[in-house]
Amino acid sequence: MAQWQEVSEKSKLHPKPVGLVLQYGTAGFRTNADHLDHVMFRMGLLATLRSINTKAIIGVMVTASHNPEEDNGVKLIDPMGEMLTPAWEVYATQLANAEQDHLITVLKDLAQKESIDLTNQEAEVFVGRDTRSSSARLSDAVLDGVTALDGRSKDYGLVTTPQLHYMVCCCNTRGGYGKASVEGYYSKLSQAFIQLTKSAPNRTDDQKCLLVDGANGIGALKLREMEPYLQGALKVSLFCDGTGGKLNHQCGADFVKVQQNSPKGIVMKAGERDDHGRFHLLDGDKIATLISTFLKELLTKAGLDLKIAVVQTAYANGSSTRYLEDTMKVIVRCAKTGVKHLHHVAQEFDIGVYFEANGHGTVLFSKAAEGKIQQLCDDSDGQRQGAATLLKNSVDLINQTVGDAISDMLLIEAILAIKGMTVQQWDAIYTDLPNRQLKVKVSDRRVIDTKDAERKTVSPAGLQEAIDRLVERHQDGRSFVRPSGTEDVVRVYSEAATQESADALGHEVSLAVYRLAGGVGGEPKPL
Ligand code: 16G
Repeated sequence: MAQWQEVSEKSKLHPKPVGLVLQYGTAGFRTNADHLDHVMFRMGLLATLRSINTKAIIGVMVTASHNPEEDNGVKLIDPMGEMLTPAWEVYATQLANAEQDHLITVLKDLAQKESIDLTNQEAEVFVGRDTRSSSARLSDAVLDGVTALDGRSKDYGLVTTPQLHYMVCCCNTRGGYGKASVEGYYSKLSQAFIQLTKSAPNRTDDQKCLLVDGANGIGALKLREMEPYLQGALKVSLFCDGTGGKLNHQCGADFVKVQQNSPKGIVMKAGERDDHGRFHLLDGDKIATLISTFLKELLTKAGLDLKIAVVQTAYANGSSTRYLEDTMKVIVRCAKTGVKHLHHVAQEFDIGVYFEANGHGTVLFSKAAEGKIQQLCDDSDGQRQGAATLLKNSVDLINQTVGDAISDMLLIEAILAIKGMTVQQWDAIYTDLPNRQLKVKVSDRRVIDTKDAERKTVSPAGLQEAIDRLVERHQDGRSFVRPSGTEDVVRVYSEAATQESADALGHEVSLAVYRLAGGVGGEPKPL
């Protein structure tokens, strides 16, 4: 077919370095930007095939999120704004790794397996990119791939990843989810935020101010663009806004989490939010607790019988799980690490609040739940209607397609304002159990196999029994191990009643991994 000829010709302009092998991992392909041109072209091809296959618009986002500036990456977005389905992740890996003269064979195989007929088929792909210096040329390579298969494309240019997810969902729902433009996104979220905070009339000017770390990236740019839409309901002081510093360098979510310190450049004054000027990290578990408590209270006030659940991973602090189950009486589920796993579990409930401890997450509402909330807003009056309206505005403020830092930030601000709660009071809802995360190098981390949402190991033989014995010796002890999906290490997590105990347990379990799972280098040393 003429198209294959065209693809073959164009692919020569995006040659694959011989022997390079990459994998579509938890968050797409990610590596040094110099090695990605062929991957981008091929993901343009793949997105076009996926668009024909689903008869819907598919998104391609060029970004390496929190990685250093030198890296880049690419993720595909499925029709409803969710992440690419796992079966197609396998195709993505095959396509990225096909040597130059094999490319057409791999493409034809894929088309045959998925019964994709290229004749007279419409395809449309949305493309977006972050502010990395390599992103413009790499997104051009994606567009080249789409054109090679006669697909149509729309280049959204500089957008955040969640914004592109939103655009894809808006278009495929024919506007049902909102207007597919950045203005549409800003208006939808801002209006919802303004409506929500109207029910907190006592909000002081001080409470309207927020210092935000833009990590010198796309988020900074977009938040600045969004500010006028908020009409003074939130006053943002933007730090690391990209005018001086380097992307993710001494700032950004990873830096803050690993260093347990504020980003460089933000000067924290005592009383601004923390009485003592100390740094506190309110993590994904605290966020999930705040949001689920708020929504549950509103459901009760609205008299709505909807099933709400919180989805966590094994990394969730034991105190948060206990608080949610015992005090809040909400259903808690555990999923494997990686937001797409949590997303799928959350879809099983009327309202699924899902967050990883590292802060990735969002809230999902079933169509039925949204319908019932809307109906109450229209029909009832008084207190029930008030609660339903707050629920409706929350639905509009939340980006349900994917975890979205801007949307999450606004929701948290709105909840704190409505509940009249300080950050300190939020932090004090429960106290984290002391914990430790360690890494162990082994010759092949795939020898570790897990079950029960990564909370137990099934191989190598004897490892789980060893962990069980060690955990028993520590009060409130808990520990699990899993192979990392992004680094060549085995991760060890431990928690216990005291920091000494958590550290000791972490070390003991690391030794068990080292001995039973083929550790390399020196034995792990006590902390
Ligand atoms: C990726 C995932 C994140 C997960 C992390 C685990 C996405 C968008 N990101 O960053 O959810 O927590 O990997 O890394 O899915 P690990 O497997 O190395 O522990």
